[in-house]
Amino acid sequence: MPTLYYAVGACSLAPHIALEWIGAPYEAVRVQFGSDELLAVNPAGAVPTLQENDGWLLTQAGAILDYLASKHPEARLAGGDGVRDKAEAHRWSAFFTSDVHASFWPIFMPDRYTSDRTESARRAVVEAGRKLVAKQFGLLNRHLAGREHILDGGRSVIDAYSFPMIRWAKKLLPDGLKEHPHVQALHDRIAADPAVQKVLAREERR
Ligand SMILES: N[C@@H](CCC(=O)N[C@@H](CS)C(=O)NCC(=O)O)C(=O)O
Repeated sequence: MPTLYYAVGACSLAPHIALEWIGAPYEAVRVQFGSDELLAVNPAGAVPTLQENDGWLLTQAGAILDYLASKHPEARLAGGDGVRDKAEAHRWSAFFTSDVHASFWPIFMPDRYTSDRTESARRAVVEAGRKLVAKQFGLLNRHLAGREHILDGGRSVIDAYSFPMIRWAKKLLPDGLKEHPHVQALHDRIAADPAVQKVLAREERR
């Protein structure tokens, strides 16, 4: 049975949801960023980290989601088998890793983005991050018009990937998702899923 190392509210929520959708046994282990327990399996001290029974370790959310979808074709979470389906899945996975996730870093960790330790410099970095996040969610919103899922092949690991980031945007953008109604609708569909509620309850348990 695979073990997922996750942190509360982090991007590891995505593979956590995917594992629950798949329905095969797995273990979910809550860790703190940079803790010894996490560093022992992932030298980056980051989540998500997935470990298989034989000790094989996989990091990077996009790779973990792709692996889980391929390992469990019966769960039909890959978004389709065609060459273009796969390319679209890759495209959107890269979008979330490189464009969306990365745009949150200046908001979460502004000190990493400026050597100026003044409050005004910190605020300027956070504001720049917010603009980037809003831009990415504008793109996602446009894509979602008339769609129930991000991939045209139906519910997929990419929907799971979007969910933690949509939750962050809801909290961190000044107007939440008001300007991104299609993203809000996707959020609401995913949040209403009992499997997702089960995962959220587990992650939020003290
Ligand atoms: N590129 C990595 C990023 C992983 C990552 O940075 N995860 C965050 C949580 S969302 C984390 O563990 N941060 C801790 C840190 O950077 O110290 C991925 O996509 O998995």
